[in-house]
Amino acid sequence: MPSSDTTTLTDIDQLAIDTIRTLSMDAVEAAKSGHPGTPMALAPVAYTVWKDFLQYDPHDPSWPNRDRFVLSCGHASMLLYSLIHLAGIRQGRPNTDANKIPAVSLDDIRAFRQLDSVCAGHPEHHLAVGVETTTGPLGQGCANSVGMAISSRWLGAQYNRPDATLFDFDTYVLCSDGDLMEGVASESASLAGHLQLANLCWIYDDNKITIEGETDLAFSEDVGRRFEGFGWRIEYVDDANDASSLSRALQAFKRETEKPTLIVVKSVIGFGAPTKAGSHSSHGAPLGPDEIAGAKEAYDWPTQEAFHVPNGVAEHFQGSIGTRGQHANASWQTAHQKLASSEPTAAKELDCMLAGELPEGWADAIPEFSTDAKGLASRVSSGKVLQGLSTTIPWFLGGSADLAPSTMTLIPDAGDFGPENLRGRNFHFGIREHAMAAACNGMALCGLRPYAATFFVFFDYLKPALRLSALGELGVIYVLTHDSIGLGEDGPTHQPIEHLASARAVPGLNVFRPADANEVAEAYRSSLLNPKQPAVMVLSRQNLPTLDRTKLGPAHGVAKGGYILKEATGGEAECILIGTGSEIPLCLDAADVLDSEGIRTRVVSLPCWELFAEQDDEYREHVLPASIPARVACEAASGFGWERWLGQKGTFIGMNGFGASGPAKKLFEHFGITTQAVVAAARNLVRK
Ligand SMILES: Cc1ncc(C[n+]2csc(CCOP(=O)(O)OP(=O)(O)O)c2C)c(N)n1
Ligand SMILES: [Mg+2]
Repeated sequence: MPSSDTTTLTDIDQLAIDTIRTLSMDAVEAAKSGHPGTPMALAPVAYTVWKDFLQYDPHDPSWPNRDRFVLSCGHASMLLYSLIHLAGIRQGRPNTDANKIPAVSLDDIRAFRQLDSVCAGHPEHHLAVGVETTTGPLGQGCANSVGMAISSRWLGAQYNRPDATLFDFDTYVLCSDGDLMEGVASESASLAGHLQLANLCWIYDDNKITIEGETDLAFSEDVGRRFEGFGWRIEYVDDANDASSLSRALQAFKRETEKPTLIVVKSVIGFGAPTKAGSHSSHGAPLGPDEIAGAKEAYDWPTQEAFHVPNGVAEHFQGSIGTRGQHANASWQTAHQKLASSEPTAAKELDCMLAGELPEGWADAIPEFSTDAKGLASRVSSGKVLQGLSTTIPWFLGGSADLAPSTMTLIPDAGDFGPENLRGRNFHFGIREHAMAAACNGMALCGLRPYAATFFVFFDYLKPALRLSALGELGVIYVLTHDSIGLGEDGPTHQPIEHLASARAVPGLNVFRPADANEVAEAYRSSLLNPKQPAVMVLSRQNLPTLDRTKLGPAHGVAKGGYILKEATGGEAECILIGTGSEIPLCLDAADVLDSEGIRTRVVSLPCWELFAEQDDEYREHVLPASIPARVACEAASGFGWERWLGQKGTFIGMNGFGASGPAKKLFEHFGITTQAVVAAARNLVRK
């Protein structure tokens, strides 16, 4: 923080700000695509935050207690790349080779939006160091920031000691009209206000412009008053170029102890461009040489040469953010050493979390379920597994969108997270599925292993954030229950149909639909081992028998995505039944009938298509030999995609339309998802 109450810009500050502007304009021009207007407008805002407030050590970009800076309006990506470049952020930790390489070089900026450049069209956290989260879909960055602010609080409560502060980082967000029009930002702001996340500051670029024109086309509310209603502190800055006012507003944020802060900043998009300033025409297209020349003249820029970084600018910037960050990092190291000497176990636990590893013996808490014909709903066995794992992995935590009693995600005695209990591990996200998933992304980005729970049918409510879990390589676990018509009486509004196909279509996501309690356990084991891949647990409301593994294939086959659950009797199989989840018992019954009729039948459990697809040809051929085209798949969902495993000749038994309201048993009969149907289909195929 600046020592005086406010910041006044010096000539070199102004030069640095204009460097951010010109780099952004030049990069967009060279790429022949991108968004120059907003970086030009917000350069002074971002510069002041970074230079005078952000606690960030550019030489140690993964320093755990760094303040987070999120560019929620990801289209302004060049703003972030320019900052990362000028701040001299390194690609890796101290004492590594990567530390010698800049996270974003001038050449990277020259290659903005080109294949293989870390400067992608929109900021991607797994590509460029210094990008704290992947943004572009408006609203998501805002929502991620709530998870980051939660993490700072939770980690602080867990690991800070009276003489050692390990976590107290703040999260700053730059957001635009589009961000604040999006529902997910409102959900998230409402949650942040409720949780009193005073460590969260959103800076709203009130430029009154979106793509189609002026915001009065579609957006006329008083945003400040809306946020006041959410329980936020509101600050107003009338001119994005007024560093003193912004500084005062940021000081007010730093002093605030109970409310998140929204700083509403008026800006002129395309600031400095002779005819395009203030117009939507500077939002999403290169300015063209005349506008660039005019803007550079307006900035008193010394040259028309592109990508010019004046001497002294980077050094000046690094002298402030870098020096402050290094000091803060050094005191953090001291605090960490204190913890390590007074409480080695706690320090070891923290280091394990920060390394993205799991504590020794973590899997010992995964229960084994004994054979039981009545069995358990997979949501119930999931609850037992979650409870077990929460005892061995302290940072495995999460919650539900007001459905914990149904999703079975409440951890007894773990406390509810809230302003009064920052160590609580049960999160009540409220009926805000989208904000929940996006907050979990933010939590995962801070090293936690979060889970998010709701009914599977509301998958669509959280899908945009889940997609970013996958793209951003974040190991969030989605616990999605009430997975089919098997939920019964709530009817078609609540019965997932196309959701499995939709989830399976997301690249980088593992979708598990376990058949019994032991498959549930294995699904969690497999997912937790992979901190960079999100997983969806698709779980039943209704009981599923716990299968007799002395007679059937072992459940650890789940790790391979699919496995032979039951081999044909009396010789080589001539028919394969493939199922997932609640339809496995039905396939097993059908196999018994078929075997008794002399049709040698194998049953394959295929709980995770993605993992199965990753296995080598030999294993897949072993489970689903090409020589057996007679295949029946059964799943109480849309058949979309099943041809992948069924081939040309196979038959799918499942759902064709929406479900209906009625008792589950009746529904399965009504929609023809029965043992008899499977038997008939198999018979047909074999006798053809
Ligand atoms: C969820 C989502 N919808 C639509 C878009 C496409 N889009 C990119 S920017 C933008 C709006 C631009 O207005 P604003 O957010 O105010 O940004 P500014 O132009 O002021 O920087 C839109 C609709 C998007 N990126 N994300
Ligand atoms: Mg705007």
